Amino acid sequence: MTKRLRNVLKLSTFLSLWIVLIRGTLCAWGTPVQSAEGYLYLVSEVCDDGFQIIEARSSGELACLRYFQGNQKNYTDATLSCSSFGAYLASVRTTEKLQVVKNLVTDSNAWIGLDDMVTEGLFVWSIDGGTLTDQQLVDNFADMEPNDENGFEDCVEFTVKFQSLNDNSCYRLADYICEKKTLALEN
Ligand SMILES: *[C@@H]1O[C@H](CO)[C@@H](O)[C@H](O)[C@H]1NC(C)=O
Ligand SMILES: [Ca+2]
Ligand SMILES: [Ca+2]
Repeated sequence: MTKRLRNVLKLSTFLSLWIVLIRGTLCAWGTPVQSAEGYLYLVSEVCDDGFQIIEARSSGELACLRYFQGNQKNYTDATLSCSSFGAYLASVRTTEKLQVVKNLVTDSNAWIGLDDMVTEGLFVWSIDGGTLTDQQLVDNFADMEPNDENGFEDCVEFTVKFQSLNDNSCYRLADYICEKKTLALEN
């Protein structure tokens, strides 16, 4: 892609995001989610493939999420399903994002994109290879989790029961949440 084309694409992405944001403000924003850090909005029908765009008002963070329910997969197959949409299993690094996930997930548990399959105890975010920080762990995991129960839990799920994150066996079948990087966040 030429630099000029890239710039045009960047500009059109930027403009369409503003149209989306302005339209969203004027029309239905969906339910604003209040969290300790401010408001976060979930707007339907903005990302393609049935993904929904979310915007964290406090940070301006944008993401496209989709909850896949009813066709349960193990962690590896869930990852493959996301990649067939050009997506990754979702990251949940902030309490705001956790709030969005709480609103999305209605049924038992769902994989997100975080695992310590390569090195036990070193949790890596699927979407960008970043590692789990102590703060992210404290904010988003259930009490006493991740616990690597029986030395066999390397993949992270959101559980409805605890309303937070837990490590579980990668072989288990579960619903899952995919996340696309928004164009605005890509280089
Ligand atoms: C996931 O399931 C597939 C079959 O659909 C299997 O080949 C693979 O080994 C499984 N992986 C894990 C981690 O459970
Ligand atoms: Ca583990
Ligand atoms: Ca666990």
